Amino acid sequence: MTSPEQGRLAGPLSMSVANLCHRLQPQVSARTAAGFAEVLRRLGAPLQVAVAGRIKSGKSTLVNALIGRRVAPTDIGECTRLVTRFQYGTVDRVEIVFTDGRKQVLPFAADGMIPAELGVDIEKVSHIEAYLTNAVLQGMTVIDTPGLGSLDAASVSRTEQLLGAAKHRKDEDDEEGSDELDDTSRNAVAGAEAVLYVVTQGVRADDQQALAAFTAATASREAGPVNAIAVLNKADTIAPESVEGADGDVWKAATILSEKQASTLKPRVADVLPVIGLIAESAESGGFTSADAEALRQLAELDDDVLQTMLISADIFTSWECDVPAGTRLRLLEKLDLFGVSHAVEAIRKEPEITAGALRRSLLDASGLEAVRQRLSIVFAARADGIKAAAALASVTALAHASADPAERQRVHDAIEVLLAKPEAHQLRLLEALTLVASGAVDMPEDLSEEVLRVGSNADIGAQLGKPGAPRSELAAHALERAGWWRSFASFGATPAQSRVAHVVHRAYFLMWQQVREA
Ligand SMILES: Nc1nc2c(ncn2[C@@H]2O[C@H](COP(=O)(O)OP(=O)(O)OP(=O)(O)O)[C@@H](O)[C@H]2O)c(=O)[nH]1
Ligand SMILES: [Mg+2]
Repeated sequence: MTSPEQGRLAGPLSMSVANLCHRLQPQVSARTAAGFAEVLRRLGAPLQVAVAGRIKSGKSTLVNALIGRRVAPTDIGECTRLVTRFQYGTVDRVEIVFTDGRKQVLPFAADGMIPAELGVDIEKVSHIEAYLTNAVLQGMTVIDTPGLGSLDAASVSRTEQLLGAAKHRKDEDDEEGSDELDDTSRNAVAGAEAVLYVVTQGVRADDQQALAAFTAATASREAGPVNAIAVLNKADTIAPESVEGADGDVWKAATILSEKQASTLKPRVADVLPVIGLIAESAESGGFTSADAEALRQLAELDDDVLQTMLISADIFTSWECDVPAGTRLRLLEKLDLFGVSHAVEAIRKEPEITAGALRRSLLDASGLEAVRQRLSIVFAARADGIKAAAALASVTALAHASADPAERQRVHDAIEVLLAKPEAHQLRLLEALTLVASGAVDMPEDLSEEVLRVGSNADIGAQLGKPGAPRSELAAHALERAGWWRSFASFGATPAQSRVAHVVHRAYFLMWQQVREA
């Protein structure tokens, strides 16, 4: 089959769901067919990653760092109350999309950023689309969202609308047979496919609620370890003396806290990684300049006692009597905060000849961004095919559910069953099983649920078996043993829901066994 979107499909699973949509399209009502067309369009687009979290947790800062360009307004302005989608384009262009479907080009501000104030009635704005030439966006579309937990109900509802149901237009004509998407259908096909959840030190039990609320907003898809990771942002602001075992080291403290939060947020997210978004943004987006490096060099020459005193607080740092102009110091604080300044000064003192470029690199290393990027590419990019295909299949299922025609519902249902029965679709079943367990929809004893998570959320067989690096013979024996165990659990020890999951896990082990045995 040839269709325009197939060249860009993420892999064989997406391909099989796309084929299913194509095959069914002529056999369903105009409205369901319009839904399928939307599913097909999304299947061909890069993975949609929403950056979510509480207000002022540093989401936009992190978005800029990831894109490598300071383009999303941070801190203030009405734009931080809007959803902005950053997607790849051949020319830089920003559009305001209104709730009635109208679009209006928005010129960049003088500093190259999206203007913080739009000059239009914000109540009428659905969201902002930013098309940028940055290569990262070829692999994923990044969606910056207003903070959850915000008291501003309007912005929360805008976020929910966009993530849960991208309303490009209001339903003017809602007649039967119309090929316009109705609300239910829109809900079924829209929504982010993956989540980067930003927390800060103060994560509490209700952050898990926020994550669950976000999950609800992603329409028919649940967030889980397959498609959600978290970062502990603003790691630089953690007071290490408040964290036991940190030995006064900020990064160590951040790592310890991240691990604690991982167990709070488990199993909703795969991982919690510490990061300093502000430093990452400055180092990656050209914000850190050679003038900044020069100013830091001057600070490095100060008497250490003086410098340590200045670094006690932002107020002291900017108001202390010193040769570096106060305005310059303020700029350094805005770009690096105290931790970044202190890190840079240490790097200069260790290597006085260090170039501005090498200093920038050292700051980037200190920000932890690289680990986040790597994790993103492991968790999201490597699984984009499975994530997108599972999301598309969930959309197809939801579209069928919403159909008024029972015969149509049955036809779609049967087609999905046929697809899932194919051996190559096993990965989709596994993702589905994993999501059921991770979301608590299917209750499992703790140890079994951890095993399902391990099998379902790792790509490498050694890691799936919980024996990374073990010799093949050991992996094969273990896979076979677990395959047998899960089969008998499916037959004898389980509730019907558990049994369905157990069959899938059994098969996963069986396939692993075949693979290690043959290789
Ligand atoms: N010290 C420090 N400050 C940071 C860090 N990341 C972001 N900030 C600051 O936190 C403030 C809020 O950052 P934003 O990126 O606007 O946060 P946001 O989550 O997008 O905020 P809303 O969109 O309003 O919810 C800004 O002043 C940032 O400079 C960080 O890693 N360390
Ligand atoms: Mg923001």
